[in-house]
Amino acid sequence: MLLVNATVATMGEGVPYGLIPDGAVLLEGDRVAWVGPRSEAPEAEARDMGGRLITPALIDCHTHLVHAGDRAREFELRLEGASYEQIAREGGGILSTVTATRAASVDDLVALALPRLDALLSEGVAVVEVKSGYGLTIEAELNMLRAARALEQHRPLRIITSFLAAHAVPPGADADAYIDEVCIPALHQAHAEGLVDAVDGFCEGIAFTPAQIERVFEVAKALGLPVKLHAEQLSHLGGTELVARYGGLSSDHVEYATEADARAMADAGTVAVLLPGAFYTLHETQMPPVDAFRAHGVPMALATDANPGSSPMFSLLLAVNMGCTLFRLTPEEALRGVTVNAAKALGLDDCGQIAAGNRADLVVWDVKQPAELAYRFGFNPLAERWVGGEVVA
Ligand code: DI6
Ligand code: FE
Repeated sequence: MLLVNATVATMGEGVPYGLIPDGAVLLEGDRVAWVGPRSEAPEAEARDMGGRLITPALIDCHTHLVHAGDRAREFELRLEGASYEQIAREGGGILSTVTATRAASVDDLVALALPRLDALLSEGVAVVEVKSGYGLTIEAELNMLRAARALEQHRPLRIITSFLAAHAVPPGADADAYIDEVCIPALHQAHAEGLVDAVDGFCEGIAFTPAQIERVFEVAKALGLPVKLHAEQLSHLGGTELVARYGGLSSDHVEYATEADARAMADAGTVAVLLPGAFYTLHETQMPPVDAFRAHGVPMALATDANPGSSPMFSLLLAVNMGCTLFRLTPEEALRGVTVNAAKALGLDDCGQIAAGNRADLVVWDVKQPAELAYRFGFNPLAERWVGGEVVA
């Protein structure tokens, strides 16, 4: 099948968006077999795309999609003047979601996650990263990951899991004991069940120190699992330097990252995952060091951080718009952030660009040019979603 009469934003290198104005994409089975100018296309049965824009399917590389409960009351408290950290220290915040999540079965968690997932899919997402981290017991962490994996049985998409037991210290627990007695044993067990694609943590004053996170990273390394980290979100604790030292896939949030952090990330090939939904929700004012990331060639990704507290956002197109408006990314950087660089943040090399050999995960948009995907918000111009070489919506 040859898709013709389309503008193709391959997101390849060389020209902005890897754009091919009168492009064609040849699909064979679940793969892209060829992409290029229509005039050079191989002979094949053609499908007229009506002059629309084709991009790689989008990738949401940082979500907490699996959880129970809601935090609408916390939203009200913050608007009455309480801070995110204050609420967390008083047992609300992440811990209130932990209580609700522990009480839910795997089936409950799947049922609760599906509408959130559908919101992402409706905007052309084909790969979603999902974290644990609201269980904080061995069994509850495993259940979150089982629910995340089960989502693939319900919808045509790929789920990448991150083990995030080092997300918060359970009430009454000692942080070091929690790492030794829950987090590390849970990681071994989750890995043995094939539930873990990467290991994450929350390195912050209200969560874990770099030394505590490093103990988890040592186990990840021994198991051959890649690492990533919530780092430098509310303060500068040195998590980015740590994750770069472990050759990590990504450092996420990074508002308080420094020029030295950017250099370390560039050297390690660690992606900066920017999360404007959390920045917006928490009324943050510290901007991530985008200029330093550019100067040092750190790849930047954008994600929803979809979670019940700091980023109750289930639109990746809105994250693209916010990446531009709040963080001053260019529309091209923002689109690279939800395609090729999001793939990199997940350690994937067969998606995020339209290229021969890659998965045929594509989106057809009712727009003329890629920047249109960034500048509108609250508007979804998706026409077709292709996953594995088939139209699924
Ligand atoms: N940072 C985040 O953005 C999420 N976790 C984290 O460490 C939010 C967690 C929450 O507020 O529920
Ligand atoms: Fe997060």
